[in-house]
Amino acid sequence: MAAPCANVESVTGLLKERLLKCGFEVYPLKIGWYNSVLPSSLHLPYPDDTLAVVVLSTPCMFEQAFLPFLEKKGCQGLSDPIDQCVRHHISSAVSECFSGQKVDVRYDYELLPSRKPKFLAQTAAHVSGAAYYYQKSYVTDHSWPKNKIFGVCVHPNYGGWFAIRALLVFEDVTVGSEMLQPAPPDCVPTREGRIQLLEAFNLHWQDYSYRDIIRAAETYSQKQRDYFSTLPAQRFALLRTWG
Ligand code: GSH
Repeated sequence: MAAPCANVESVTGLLKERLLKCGFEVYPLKIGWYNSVLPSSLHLPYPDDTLAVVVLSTPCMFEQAFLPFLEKKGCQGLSDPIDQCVRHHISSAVSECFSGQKVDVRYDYELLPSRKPKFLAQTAAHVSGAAYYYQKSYVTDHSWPKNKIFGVCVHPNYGGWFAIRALLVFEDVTVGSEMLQPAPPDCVPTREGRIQLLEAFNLHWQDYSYRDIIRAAETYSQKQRDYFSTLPAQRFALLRTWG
């Protein structure tokens, strides 16, 4: 009898070997888990038992992947350096580990011609068990007048100090019922905590307080905070001050 989830472990094992040291994490999911929580207009066009993997960046991605990437490429004429760095690491891992296999790589910053995102990153993180996606409908008997309240994911180790970067769909890999869906850890279980989280994220996300809704094992370095607090157009000037 085949080992349980042999397909899954062989895929995630290769990705982890390549990506963990660069500050990324990978979480497998079935397309059916994702599609089952979304209206059909947002479904990914693959059978339910197709394997996908969501890729997150953790706090050390900045020092372990991004700064070395910049050093190698030089900043001159480089646009969207974060996106390019993420793409470089993920696409080289995919082409080296899965050459000849059909892998649909969707990045968080990519849009379809309809202007919809190529995948719903927070939904993918939630259904894979990586990070709980808190939405306003989970807070009972509370309403936020006027404002549209966006939901936000909280990672059990990093709180809000992480980002969801890509979804990889392994078009030829199917997984059976032996792959069980993990529930994401509910790190903000109380109503008051969820209100605080959603208000901090929607009303003053720039002060980063929503990211500390739980005590994180690791957070962004001061350098990384300064980088992301600076408008993208001014980031090269900031980098020059770092020498
Ligand atoms: N497109 C620009 C680039 O590639 O340099 C900007 C990228 C960017 O700042 N992305 C945000 C990010 O990485 C949105 S995902 N933020 C990290 C965070 O919010 O934790």
